[in-house]
Amino acid sequence: MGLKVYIDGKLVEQEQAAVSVFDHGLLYGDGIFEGIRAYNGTIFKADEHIKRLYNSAKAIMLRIPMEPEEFKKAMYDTMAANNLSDAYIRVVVTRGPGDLGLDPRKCPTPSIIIITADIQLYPEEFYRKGLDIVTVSTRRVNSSALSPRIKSCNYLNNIMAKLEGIRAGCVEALMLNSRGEVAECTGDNIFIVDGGVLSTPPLDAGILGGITRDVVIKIARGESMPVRESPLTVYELYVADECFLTGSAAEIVPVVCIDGRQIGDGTPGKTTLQLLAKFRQLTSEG
Ligand code: PXG
Repeated sequence: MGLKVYIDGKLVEQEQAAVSVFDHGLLYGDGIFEGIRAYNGTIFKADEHIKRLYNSAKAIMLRIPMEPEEFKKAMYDTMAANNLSDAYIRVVVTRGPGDLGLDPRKCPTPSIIIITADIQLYPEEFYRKGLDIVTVSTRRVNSSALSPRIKSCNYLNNIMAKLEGIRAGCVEALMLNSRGEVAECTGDNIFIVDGGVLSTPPLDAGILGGITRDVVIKIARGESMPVRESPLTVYELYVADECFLTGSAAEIVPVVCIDGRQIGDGTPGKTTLQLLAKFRQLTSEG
């Protein structure tokens, strides 16, 4: 039996899980999504992901026809239908089918999709050796055009940056904002450790409010480590003692080279590895 996918209130075989070609999620990228992890049968930071999903929906004036608690239950039901306890959960809510024009009023019923899959863990080598990343020329979309706080299905900005990163032989690419400050990577937030201080760009640098980012900030504060959310330049990254990325898929992944500049001694940083250990402790506790 194949994978079962939740779509519009039903669990169906993946071959039957389809949306209309008139769905505005497909026609215009008019929709929102979440990428979530479950560890040992527990959805990690479920309430935080649901909150961000509903906030994204509110920002694009899309009413999700389900209560947040029902949504959470649907995620657990989908995991159970696939016998998964460790999973990657992709939630997508689109504007739904309409006509060929942009008008969202023509789309009365959102499409709700929950896909649960075996997690494709990042190769162990990424954690052992650390990543080599590059700054790309594609700037993070300006907040006044489309807030990066909205996790929208319109990810071409990130994909354009990813393409540049891939051409440079890197698995992640660093994007600056329109002011030239460090924003974030294509699917991960970025941190540095310098002189014992943990720094990461603030939300108003025009970034996604990453849930892993929040967890890492909390862990560090709990360890009495100074944390700064303040604008960063690429120069500050180049000369930092340590650098790492955070995301639901990546968890905490060390960065050892940026634009050809070795970070620290070129191996994963001590604080980075300590934060990763604490993070893994949290995920295993559920
Ligand atoms: N920034 C961006 C632009 C993201 O898309 C993050 C930061 C990290 O946020 P969380 O809440 O996960 O800590 C993301 C989210 C994937 C995948 O399958 C990952 C994301 C988006 C889309 C796909 O690896 N990352």
